[in-house]
Amino acid sequence: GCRHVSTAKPFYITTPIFYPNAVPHIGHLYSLLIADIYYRYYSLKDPSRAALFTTGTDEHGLKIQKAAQAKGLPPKEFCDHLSTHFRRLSRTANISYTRFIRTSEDAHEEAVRHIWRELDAQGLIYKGTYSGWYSITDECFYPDGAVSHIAGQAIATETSSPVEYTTETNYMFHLSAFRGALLDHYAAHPTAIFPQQHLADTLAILTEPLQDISISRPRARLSWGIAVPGDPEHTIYVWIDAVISYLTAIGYPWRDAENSGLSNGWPVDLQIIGKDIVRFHAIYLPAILLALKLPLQRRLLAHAHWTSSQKKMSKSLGNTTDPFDVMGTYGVDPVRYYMAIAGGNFRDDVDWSDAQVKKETTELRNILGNFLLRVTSSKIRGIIDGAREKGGVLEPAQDGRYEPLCEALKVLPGEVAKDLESLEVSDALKRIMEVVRLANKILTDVEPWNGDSPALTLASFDASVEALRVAGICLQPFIPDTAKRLLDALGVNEQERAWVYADKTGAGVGLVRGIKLFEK
Ligand code: ME8
Repeated sequence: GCRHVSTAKPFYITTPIFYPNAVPHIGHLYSLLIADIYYRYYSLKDPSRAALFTTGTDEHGLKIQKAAQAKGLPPKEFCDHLSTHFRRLSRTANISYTRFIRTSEDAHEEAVRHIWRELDAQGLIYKGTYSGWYSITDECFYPDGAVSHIAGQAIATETSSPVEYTTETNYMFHLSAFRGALLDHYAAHPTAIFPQQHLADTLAILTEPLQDISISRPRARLSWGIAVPGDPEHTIYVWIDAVISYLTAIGYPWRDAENSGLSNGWPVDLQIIGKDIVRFHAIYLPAILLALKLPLQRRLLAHAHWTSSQKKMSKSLGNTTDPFDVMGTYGVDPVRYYMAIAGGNFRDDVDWSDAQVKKETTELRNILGNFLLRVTSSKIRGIIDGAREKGGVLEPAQDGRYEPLCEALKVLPGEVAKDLESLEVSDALKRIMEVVRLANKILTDVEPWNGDSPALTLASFDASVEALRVAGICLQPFIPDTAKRLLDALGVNEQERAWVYADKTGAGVGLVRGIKLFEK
């Protein structure tokens, strides 16, 4: 049939754009993975609605300038090289972004200047003397109150990054003018920031008077960046440059200005970020959007951090786990599975643990992989082929033992959808695995391989295959390759893998084959 393509606004998902000051680590894979899970989920949920998924690299600023200097490379060349590692990470991990943006692209730079001029024309930018503690690692100024002095070293209390006191003439953005509008916005949209704690923190900041922010650095200090329009002695602050990338990644300044970019995808429907950068996304970007009269992002998901010995994994600290290594060792989907299960709660930091990865991935293999093999064993096959010939049919639901599974399967797709839409990724995945576990348990209880009742063996086979089919559809966002192999093995038609089919009991399975689901 003819596929209906709706004219609805594309569903737009973003990850942060990453600093290519070093190769990516597990934390970057995590943000990409969460975004990918949602991109795949929404694409399955509503195949007629386009979905956009952008990521990229944040290439300007002092941090990159210094890192390039240390390698003796021009910053652009340095970024060209490191940016490819972030693309390669996405490729390896099966991350299906639709656009990878680099802030060194001409079109992005032009759009940043365009927005600067617009803010300036509105009188929101002024020149002032700014004093504060700058952290190159965090690329931001800290006020006195946010700095600690330990053993003669000044550090940012929150991040422990070294800071340096500077007094400069900078361009300032009149952020304080937006405090009331931002408070109103969050009062009207109490689910705009998740988990709740980050909304509470944001409201706490907005309850106090807001300081205007410095949005440029003297060129003598920062040369690697976009020059302030009309004043080449100043370079635009990297964070202003960076948050604008969410607009430029989908083609801002778009031509259909009258509908505020709607047909291009704006606003972001789901913005995935780490909890360390909430302020830039919950206050700075929304203030700029308010000034531009653009709708604000619909939902911000700020996830917790992966730690190593309870310390945030970071390129600057060098305490990182290499995502390519772990995917090489355990396989891509097992790592995706582990990260979604262990990190899909978003509230608490998670310490990376190889022992935990082993435990969870073994569990996945046992519950899912071995189940398929048990259900398709030659012994069972022989019995059911015989039963089919004799026409002995028993509906799974007619055997009391299968009732709970049939019930669980009926509600599973809806409940997984509900979990995902309320941003509870870990719960969603656990729920699917719970049902597969139940199917395993019943199979063990019924022992269909005994062949006492061929009709019951057949019913058992049908119920198990149905459990695998429904689980397979629901698992696609999380472990796409494995789910594909599973659905292929069940003979499920490619056209019948969208979310709605999980709700259609017994929808098209074909010739079922027993295969090994996991390579490793
Ligand atoms: O902050 N655990 O880039 P970035 C979980 N360029 N997630 C982590 C993580 C960890 N240990 N470490 C990093 C920047 N991340 C800016 C962003 S956006 C307009 C500009 C993830 O390379 C997390 O999502 O330091 C964090 O926000 C993101 O990587 C950015 O890392």
